[in-house]
Amino acid sequence: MNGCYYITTPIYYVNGAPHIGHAYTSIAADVMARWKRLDGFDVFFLTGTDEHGQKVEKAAAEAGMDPQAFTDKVSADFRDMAVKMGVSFDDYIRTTEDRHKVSCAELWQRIDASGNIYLGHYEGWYAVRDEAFYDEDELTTRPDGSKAAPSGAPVEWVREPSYFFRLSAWQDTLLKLYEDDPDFILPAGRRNEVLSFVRGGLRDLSISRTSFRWGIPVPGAPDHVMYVWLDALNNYVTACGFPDETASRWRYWPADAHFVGKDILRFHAVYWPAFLMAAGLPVPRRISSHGWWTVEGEKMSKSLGNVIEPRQLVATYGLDQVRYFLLREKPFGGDGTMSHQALVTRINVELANDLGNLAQRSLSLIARNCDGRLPGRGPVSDADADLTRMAEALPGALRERLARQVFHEALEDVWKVVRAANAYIDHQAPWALRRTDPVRMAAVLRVLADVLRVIATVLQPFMPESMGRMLDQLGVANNARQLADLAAPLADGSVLPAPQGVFPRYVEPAA
Ligand code: ME8
Repeated sequence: MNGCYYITTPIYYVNGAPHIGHAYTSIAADVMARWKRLDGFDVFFLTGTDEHGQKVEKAAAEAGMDPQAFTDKVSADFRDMAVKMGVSFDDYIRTTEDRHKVSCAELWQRIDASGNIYLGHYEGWYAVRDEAFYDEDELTTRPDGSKAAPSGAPVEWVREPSYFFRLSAWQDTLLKLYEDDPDFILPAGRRNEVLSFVRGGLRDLSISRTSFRWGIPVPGAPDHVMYVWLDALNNYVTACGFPDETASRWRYWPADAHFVGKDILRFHAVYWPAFLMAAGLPVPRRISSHGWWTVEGEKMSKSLGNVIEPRQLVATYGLDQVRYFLLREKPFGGDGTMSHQALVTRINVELANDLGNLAQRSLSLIARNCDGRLPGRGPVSDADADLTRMAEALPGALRERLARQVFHEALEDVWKVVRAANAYIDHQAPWALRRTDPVRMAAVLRVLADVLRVIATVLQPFMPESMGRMLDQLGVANNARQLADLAAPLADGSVLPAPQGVFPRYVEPAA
């Protein structure tokens, strides 16, 4: 084992149905979790749902349901979405669970005991949709004269007794945290935004509400429920067994990476480490924030009717195809748009043509010309050595790329090898060698099988099902598919199953 690795997704609000944005973060985190497992790490991968707060309470009321029954239903739907997206979570946390209530009460008490909480009065703007407080100067005025949050969410004036967290006292400590580890927040552009926000001065944060009930009660002050973000962020330690620091899961804390959208970076990079430091707990190692998906260039919204349901997308294009597209199409940190045309092009050109045909051509030549047995290695030509070297460099290259969450570059590294292998097969023309030089033909096909094995092995985290099938066809045993297993050559002469296409072309349905 290579040590522990703990990765999380945001816990999603259960106010509405899951959409492709939620699926994206979860799939990206899943790729990372699967990659670390492949690389021999003891991985803990957490996802789940955020079920308290005014926004969820309101959604339950609109649905005419009791909040608990409502959250049970929507949380189950998010869980189903994660399963259907191939998200290999180890635990699925819900903030209405007892373990979480216990954990939040303890976190509150520790922060309180350190002198970081005081009772006061909150008066200011609140956006229920963002579950966030805003200063007057952050707001914009809409054409109808009403005020809106920077996210566009409507705001309301709130005045109520509230407990406050002394966030202002943590400014220097936070700045030191960001300076000591420049990779604490990724990507760098967003790190700079956080830095300037914190340098601009931090106000104390209202961390309890008295105007509604759907939350975790504040210990010793039952009129107050905890601010939903304090409750929500704490899920990451609850799942590790907090407050039981002897729990076996506690070995995973601090988290190695919290994957979040750019919309919630501030909560994770500023409030969360401050809460933890105030409670005397270690802070996470990395907050990795990603950019936004639009659909055919438009913001996804219910009113535009263009919200993409991830399960439907998968039904149309295939799960591995969607997973591949999401990680290939845009840099993790940047924004991107989903379009039918871009999806079809990636599926047909990169998956079906480049990789699918390479495997199909190589494996069917082995099936036809080598009796369906894996040929042994032959004398090595320069071309063989060049291609093999490129393939063998992939695990190391991907390790570096994924350590910085540049998934699209990792996939480009793999496709360089795929393209080189296609050029190799065209140039070597093993089909023509069958009569002229069968020994060389066998050597060429073995090079291709070895290269495909590396490609399929490193791509498993991205496309688990199809790469599993490709490894089946290469005769790679189920228990020999980790990166470390690449060191042992495949057995000469092993009988390979009949080759079958892994990536069908996408064909437009008849109008
Ligand atoms: O914020 N493009 O939950 P949430 C990319 N409960 N990602 C998107 C997206 C889009 N268009 N839309 C949503 C919350 N996301 C809190 C989190 S964590 C302790 C609490 C993804 O249901 C992205 O990851 O509003 C974003 O950060 C998250 O969904 C917001 O989910």
